[in-house]
Amino acid sequence: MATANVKPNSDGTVQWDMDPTGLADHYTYLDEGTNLGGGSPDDSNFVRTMTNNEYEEYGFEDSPGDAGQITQIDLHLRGQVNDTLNAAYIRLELYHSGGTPVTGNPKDVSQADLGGHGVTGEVTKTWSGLSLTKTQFDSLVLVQTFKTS
Ligand SMILES: [Ca+2]
Repeated sequence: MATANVKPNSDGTVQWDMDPTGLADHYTYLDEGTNLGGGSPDDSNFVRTMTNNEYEEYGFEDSPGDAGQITQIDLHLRGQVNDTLNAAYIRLELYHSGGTPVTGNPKDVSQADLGGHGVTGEVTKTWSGLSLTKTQFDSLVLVQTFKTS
């Protein structure tokens, strides 16, 4: 089974803050990728929020030209959750263009998933049993939402 790594390359609606403050698109703070995804993460720039239900939408690079039926998506997230209530998490959802959810939503990333309170870590969340064409895959949008509890 062939695999390919794609990284964020566009913004949809973006509500989190950029750190450091920047005029660039939000995805440019994330597109170094993750160690799990074979990238070179750079923690000197990132996006953050403390506001319940604020979300970010990202589009991704296209899959390779010879991509056939896509049956599984492993989403690698690098991040940190340090809400003082220890109950905060990040909700991940994938949508087709037009807003139809991908089977398997949502995937929640807890502090424990990332290694504990205030720890920067990486985790993989998997959508399996899919049957997506290249065209469908290439138009997917990720929504990541901060949840305080
Ligand atoms: Ca970064």
